[in-house]
Amino acid sequence: MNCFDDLKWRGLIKDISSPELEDKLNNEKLTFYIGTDPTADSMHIGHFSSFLIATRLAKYGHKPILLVGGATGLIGDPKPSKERQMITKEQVLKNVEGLTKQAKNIFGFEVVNNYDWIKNINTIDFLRDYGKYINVNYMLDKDIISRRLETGITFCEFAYTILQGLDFVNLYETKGVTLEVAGSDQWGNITTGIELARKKIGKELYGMTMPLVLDSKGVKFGKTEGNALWLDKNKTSSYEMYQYLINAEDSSVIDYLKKLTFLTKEEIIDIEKKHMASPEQRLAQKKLAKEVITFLHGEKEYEKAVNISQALFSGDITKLSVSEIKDGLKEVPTFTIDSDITLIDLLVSNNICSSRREAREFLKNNSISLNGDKVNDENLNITKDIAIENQIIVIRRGKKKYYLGIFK
Ligand code: 485
Repeated sequence: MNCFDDLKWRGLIKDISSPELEDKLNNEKLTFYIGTDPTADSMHIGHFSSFLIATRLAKYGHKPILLVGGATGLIGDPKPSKERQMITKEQVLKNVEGLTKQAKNIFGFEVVNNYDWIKNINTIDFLRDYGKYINVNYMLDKDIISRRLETGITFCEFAYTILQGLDFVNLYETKGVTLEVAGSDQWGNITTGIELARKKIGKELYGMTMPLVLDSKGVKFGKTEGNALWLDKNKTSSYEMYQYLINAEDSSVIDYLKKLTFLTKEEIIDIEKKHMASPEQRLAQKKLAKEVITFLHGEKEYEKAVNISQALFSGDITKLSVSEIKDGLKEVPTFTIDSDITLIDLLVSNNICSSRREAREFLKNNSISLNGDKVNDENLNITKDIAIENQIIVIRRGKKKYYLGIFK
């Protein structure tokens, strides 16, 4: 399959600036860029789904440049709803550092920072060399800007699109970049760059956007009750990432395989067939988790995530370390243990069981396990000596309910 058909088959093309781009992507070697602003010190999985296009195009021989917006991050790309809160320069610097490292480590491509060229443009030059080429009426026509006219937009954010536009022209002049790619919300900014290049230097540049990756309810991929899934494994562990991906809905998972992995069309069709035959095996989800986590964090982290998941699922947690257990049980009810206590008192005082009677019932039915072993003796003394690495105990009630006790 050629490059364009591959992208199209994966559902990765929303808008292209000119029909010529198809031929260029298939028959030429382009240098292209994709940018992100340092609004946080880590990218999240939404960025990943867009940035993957860099690796994808690179596989077809195109050359990627990743841009971190040290300058644009100080201004703020207008959101459709309301003005952004400005972030401090110190925070932006810190975020630039985090993102640059991450972009280099995960993707291994050249990373540039637009602060390096924008910092040298003074106000008069900005207005004469760039502002003069962009008509305000043209800017007001842009979707995001026109949507903000009702609620208001400051000049600061209004001018943002010119900065992104001048990045494109600058990267063309210094690095031969002729294509900018991004998510579909960036169309207005990409076309400003194309407009600027036409007017200022008489050159035709190209743009391409991809649709946002959505789940079957139309929710942005990677959004879980307001929490982003971060690519930094210290912010979102491989296990948490694994849990998110393994729980992808059947109706979305094939789309995710197309958009978030490098599996070929043939491989994906084959997985889809097998998956449809027995969806309960979650073959497609497992494949998705494996591909994504291995790409982001490496094979070891993927194996660790599977290991934690399997251990918690089967209840045999004896092979896990304290940090793996804490990672896997982040969301479960957690209590501290101040001093030695009998099992029955522990169960009742921490609401694992609602009464002593209920606790006895559970113990009798073999429904309580402590650190992976079934327990029956209500008078068992819970001390640091029986804690895992002398630090924590794990109680499981029934098949699924976990509780984590941490010794003081
Ligand atoms: O020259 C550029 C300067 C800044 C940017 C791009 C080129 C960043 C861009 N304005 C932006 O805000 N991007 C978003 C971000 O950084 O969070 C997201 C887009 C998304 C996708 C992703 O970046 O909303 O569609 O492109 C990589």
